[in-house]
Amino acid sequence: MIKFSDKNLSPIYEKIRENSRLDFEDGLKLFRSNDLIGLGSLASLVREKLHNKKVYYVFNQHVNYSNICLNLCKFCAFGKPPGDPEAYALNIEEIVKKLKENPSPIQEIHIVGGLHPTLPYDFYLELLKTLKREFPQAQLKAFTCVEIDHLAKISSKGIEEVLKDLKEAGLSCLPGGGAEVFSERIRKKLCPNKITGKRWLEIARTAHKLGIPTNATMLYGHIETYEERLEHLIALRKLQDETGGFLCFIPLPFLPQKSYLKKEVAPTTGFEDLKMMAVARLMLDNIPHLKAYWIFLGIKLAQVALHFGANDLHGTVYEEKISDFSGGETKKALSRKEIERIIREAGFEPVERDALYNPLS
Ligand code: V47
Repeated sequence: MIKFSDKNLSPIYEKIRENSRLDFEDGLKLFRSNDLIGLGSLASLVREKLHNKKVYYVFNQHVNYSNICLNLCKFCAFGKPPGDPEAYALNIEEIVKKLKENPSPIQEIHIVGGLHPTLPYDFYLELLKTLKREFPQAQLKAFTCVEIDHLAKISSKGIEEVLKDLKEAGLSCLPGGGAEVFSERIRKKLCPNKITGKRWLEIARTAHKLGIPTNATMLYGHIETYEERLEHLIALRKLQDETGGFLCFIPLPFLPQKSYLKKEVAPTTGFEDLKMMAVARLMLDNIPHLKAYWIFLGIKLAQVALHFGANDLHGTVYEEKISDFSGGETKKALSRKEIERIIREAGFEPVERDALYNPLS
């Protein structure tokens, strides 16, 4: 029995016990509740049913191949216009060299970049082929749905053909970025040049149908409403009912410090981050994994988030540029020993996984 200080949570508890799906109105009650412990208890019930005491992580490294970007979204401090003093683009040799600096064999290479105006289509295929050759044990989690759309444009191919080419070159799955908030209102204000939410979902659907699993994110804590967050979550849940192709959902707290929005938007609070995590676990009843992305949340809050529905701590990570450019202050690498300690001290059991959530022995 859970004792709630917010009585609105009791009927939701009954629904969860009966395995009934929560609707939009339930979601609003959850977001409007300040009974954080109640929310965490509900999310933990669901989390336990799905994963028991297991918390996953992967030995991984990020590659942000270029920050030059055509979209220049208002929330993003990573993307730079061509010619900007901070703009960079790594060539394949430099990327391989960086990855080889990591002393241990990498299980997952997480590859994300800006929409570069002149890099040719072949660069992306060659990059995957080379990494697969140089790091045969690694799985390549590469290119968000937004980059896939860009590759379709520069190659004059359809998204299905692009995804097939990438798969043949060594792609395992897609990271979840670029989803932001699907609302047209938000996209018009914050990222008018970015693909629509509808297009993002169409690309994810196509990937799933080709047997390429993907992740999904939501960028929260800027100008969006609770209603818009819920519409986003419910759109993901609907697509998951259709395809089953989402592996993991990652709520990304907006880091305003270096963005155009720094004067208008304050960073999220720990309270809101934990509430967001719990609501995501409760609404997304069909997406198996929920990630506490410690690079954005900070290590301490990510650990606490394990008691608010999260069952995945992402990975060890070795260099990550989006947070660097955005003013994130969390250090950029954890050892296996450190990540396992964080998990164990929170009362869970660490499971090292591959990019597709298969446990490694
Ligand atoms: O789509 C950009 C976000 C995303 C900021 O799939 C910002 O496992 C906060 O895709 N503050 C890219 N967020 C990151 C991404 C990702 C991250 C972790 C795990 C996975 C996964 C994928 O970063 C973008 C955008 O929503 N972003 N700027 C900012 N200032």
